[in-house]
Amino acid sequence: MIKTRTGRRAALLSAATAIAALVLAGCGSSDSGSSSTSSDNPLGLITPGQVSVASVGDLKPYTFTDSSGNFTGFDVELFKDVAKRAGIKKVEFTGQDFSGLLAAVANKQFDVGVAAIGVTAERKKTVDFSDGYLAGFLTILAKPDSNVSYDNGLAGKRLGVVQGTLQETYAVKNFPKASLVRFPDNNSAISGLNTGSIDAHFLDYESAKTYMQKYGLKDVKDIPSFDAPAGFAIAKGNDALKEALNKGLADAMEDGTWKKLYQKWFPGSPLTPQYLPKAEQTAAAASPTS
Ligand code: SNW
Repeated sequence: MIKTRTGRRAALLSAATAIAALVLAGCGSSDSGSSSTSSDNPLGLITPGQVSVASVGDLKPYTFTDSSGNFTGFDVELFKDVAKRAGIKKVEFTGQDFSGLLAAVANKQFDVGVAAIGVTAERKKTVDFSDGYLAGFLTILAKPDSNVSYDNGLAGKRLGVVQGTLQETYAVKNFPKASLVRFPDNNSAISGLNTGSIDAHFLDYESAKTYMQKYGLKDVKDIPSFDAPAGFAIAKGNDALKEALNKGLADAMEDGTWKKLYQKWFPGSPLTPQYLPKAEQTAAAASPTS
């Protein structure tokens, strides 16, 4: 089901699969001792001086690989900026399926997970998170001529979700009359929508917007997910790294870097006041129209 766009992505995916196998076999944390903090490794990184980041390659415009296989997007540029502020010289992104991402961070295969990962109490059982940096909507997309309706709970419809996402959890709870179809990533789900194997796909709002523009799809419903703002996932107990990232995030918000990146990657979307420089914060938070 996984669509590979470049040979590099294929290689990354097979590396990720191998890592997932190691984690399943229970031998993934054998070198975890190397990530404890020390004077030459104050942030407790797996490789001192370098932060290895688990991400996904098809969550445009949050995090995605460009035609050369390089990671880019809002989350990627924000994370790189924050890492630099934390004094980390090198940032290396690796793509994998979303469903294995938190386990890979928890097992210290990666220092951080960055992929518009909403912070929830459930996920906090597995990993720690930085402060939030992005709060938005979850969107149901359908073909333009479809009769999919949110009001009847998508009864009898085949609804796509990416495995392990908040969309999956939300759909299980709120759309019991829909048949859920789980996909490893958004690209494969959108192919399914375009070819008619599913009736709708449920994904992050900004990604939905890019697919709407590309394929003429219809926004059936935007569901607020402000109670689960995205944060950077960090292995439990690595407080030095968490604090350094939080400080970097706060500084990036206060000096307008967050705002600049937000407007670059999400043009026209409402700004979240609390992430703006203090002098610009207002009480009014608008919402996107569907
Ligand atoms: O909860 C939202 C948050 O408010 C913001 O809009 C960014 O996305 C979210 O964190 C939800 N993201 C999904 C999740 O955390 C899917 C992430 C993905 O597909 N990689 O499960």
